[in-house]
Amino acid sequence: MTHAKPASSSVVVSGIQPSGTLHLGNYFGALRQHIALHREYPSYYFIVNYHAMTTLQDAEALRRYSLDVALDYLALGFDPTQAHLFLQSDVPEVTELAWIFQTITPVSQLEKGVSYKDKVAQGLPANAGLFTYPVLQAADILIYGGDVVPVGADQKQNIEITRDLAQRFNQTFSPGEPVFPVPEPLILDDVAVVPGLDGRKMSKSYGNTIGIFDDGAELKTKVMAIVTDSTPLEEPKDPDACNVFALIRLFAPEDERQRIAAAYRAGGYGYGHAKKELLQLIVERFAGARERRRDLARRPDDVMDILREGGRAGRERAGVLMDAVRSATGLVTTYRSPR
Ligand code: AQP
Repeated sequence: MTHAKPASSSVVVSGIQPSGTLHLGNYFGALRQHIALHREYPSYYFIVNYHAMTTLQDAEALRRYSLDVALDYLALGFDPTQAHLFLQSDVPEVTELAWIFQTITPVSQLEKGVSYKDKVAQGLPANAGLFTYPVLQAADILIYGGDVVPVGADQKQNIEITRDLAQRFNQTFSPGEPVFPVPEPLILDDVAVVPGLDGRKMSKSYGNTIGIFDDGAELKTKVMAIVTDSTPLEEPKDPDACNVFALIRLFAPEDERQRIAAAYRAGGYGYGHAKKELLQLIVERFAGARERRRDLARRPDDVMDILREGGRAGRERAGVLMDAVRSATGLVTTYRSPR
């Protein structure tokens, strides 16, 4: 990891958008860390359905993907007795905090947003929600007093905005008595950005993903569609320049990885061979989780109960922070009983 192990009292927070089916980029960039860390630290993991609305405006799909993300977490080993998993919309106070943060966010900072610019360049509508996405993300992290945020490398800039907002809020409204900690990103060194089928960042909105739980013919078709160059089978190839190998290295243990890299360099090993090995690695990695997911999918009420309980814990924590925020900013409300 890029940072020393967080102190055991650190509050760990992170979110994932239910804007589509979760994919290998989400898994290696974020989910894998979330599962590995959730037993060790007080943690809040949320399914950011408000964020997803910036690119997905289909009620049925948003509902379905939201439950799917919960299923994915639980199937991959998230234990809801050890950490909180919930829906962002169960803590609507995040939108209130996002509004407050917007009043101290320079437009010029958002205009530099790489993710916003990328999405607009790809043809997604440039709505105000997409533009202010990092502000809502900051609210999500800071409302639980997050100290550490395990994310993929593509999120560095957004976490920097979160850090700026925490500092600016503290300086503006509560000098000497900070309301918010300034969180640190936790980014795995060995992952960087997971490439999609076309070599761009694997992303739900680019339609270039391999789903964590894709299987059968669909999985095979996708793996076979990964873009490679046209070097003939018999010639040596550079594994480090190949999209297939970029995925193999995430799945394969060190000795396997070296064997396959050596086969690339030696020649006589084609991209078709590499794709078959990758397919096998994906199937094996998620076999157990796939089984658990099938079982959980038959019990949606149990999953909703887990989310409800997580949401209750999230709201409770957020309420304490919001009281401090309202008090520091002078936002008077007449309907809340004082704590
Ligand atoms: N390709 C990737 N490589 C490494 N990490 C990735 N993550 C996403 N794609 C990759 C990490 O997954 C976490 C949750 O991401 P998200 O769904 O909330 O937002 P995103 O990064 O915008 O993911 P997508 O797939 O690109 O979604 P859309 O297209 O809807 O915006 C984050 O920690 C992210 O780093």
